[in-house]
Amino acid sequence: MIEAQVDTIVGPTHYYGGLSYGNVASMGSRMQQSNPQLAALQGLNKMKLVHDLGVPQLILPPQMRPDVEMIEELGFHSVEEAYKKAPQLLVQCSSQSAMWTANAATVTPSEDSADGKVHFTPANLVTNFHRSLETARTADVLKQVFSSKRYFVHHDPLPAAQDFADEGAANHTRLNGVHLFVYGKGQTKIYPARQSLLAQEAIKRRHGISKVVFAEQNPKVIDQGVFHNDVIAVGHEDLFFFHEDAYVHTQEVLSKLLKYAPLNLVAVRKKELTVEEAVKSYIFNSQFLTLPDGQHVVICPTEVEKMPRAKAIVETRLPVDRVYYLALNQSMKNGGGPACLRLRVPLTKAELKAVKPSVIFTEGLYRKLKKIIIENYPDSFSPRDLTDTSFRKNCTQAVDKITKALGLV
Ligand code: SUG
Repeated sequence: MIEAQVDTIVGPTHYYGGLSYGNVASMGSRMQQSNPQLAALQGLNKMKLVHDLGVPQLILPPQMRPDVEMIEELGFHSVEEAYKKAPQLLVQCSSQSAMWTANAATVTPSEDSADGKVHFTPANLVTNFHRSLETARTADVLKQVFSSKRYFVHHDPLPAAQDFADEGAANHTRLNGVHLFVYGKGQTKIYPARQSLLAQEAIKRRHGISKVVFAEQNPKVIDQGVFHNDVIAVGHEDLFFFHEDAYVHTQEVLSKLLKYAPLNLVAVRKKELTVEEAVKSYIFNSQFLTLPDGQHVVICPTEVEKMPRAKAIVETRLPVDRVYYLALNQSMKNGGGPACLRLRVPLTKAELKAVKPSVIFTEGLYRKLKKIIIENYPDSFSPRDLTDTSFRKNCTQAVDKITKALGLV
């Protein structure tokens, strides 16, 4: 199997709305001016690096924002009225949070599913209103990209109720063929747990996965800003790189995993790196890749490079041949690192051939998308801009152009 990386182009209304309670970067950046053009170029640059390394990179388009249909559903007659009467709702309806593709869906490769097909469950993202707006379009785009019924099965998102709260692959790791699902319970004192066990049990049943371990996230780390498991642990093939405080019963989780398959465990002790430092550096949100020649590399955010204790862990403890540090600060300021920006889809060669060819990264597509972003994206954004009809028109046209360039509708 080859692990395709799926990233979404950041949209032209990328902003710091302070919308995610419990995500300390999002809360801390609230109302700062953003640079959507730079955000989109930083994301595209990561995709180029992945492609240049020889790994298949797929590209999804931004979602159309503001979500005018939702604004009307909420009883406003216009965007201007929403801005005047409920600016926070308008900011939520304009969020480009679909850029964090790790939250798009949970994916099960054909090797691990009962019917031998690749299964997708789009995440319902019910915990945050702005994120719940992504689900329908994400489901639609995934169906267009992975359209072959011979190879791909698309489930509906789980019921849109907190009982089934689901944040997709950010809380799911495939370790040497074993599926680790991490959920939170309502026992946090400050911040909400976003992922429910009920959702993950349903995904296990509907995808027909057999080797599964469920692990409860430590409520104390959720209260320190670990809003998804991918902020405190990451797996790749047989490597499991995690912080010792990540789970309620870490030893039990490890022994359950090891019963299924051998693993290379890299545990980070709190005396080496505190949870606070992990959240600040996003070291566990690094993106691991296996290259066609079998080499292993990791893409870390530059925030790791700037923190000597985090950098030392990356450079001395990880079984990788090379480390790349990438500037992704536009996304990082909202709590999105390299691993948040990508959804992993392990595919066989035949399945990869069945992917919609027009979304696969090529040099030509890269140049085309870069040109659209440079010519059409604003280099600063604040919500007041949404009251300008020509600004909104430019945003709509930019998203349209990208969607068309990717051969999607
Ligand atoms: O859901 N931030 C996202 C970040 C998601 C990161 N993804 C993973 N860890 N996989 C979130 O909290 C902030 C938007 C704002 O404040 O404007 C936001 O939605």
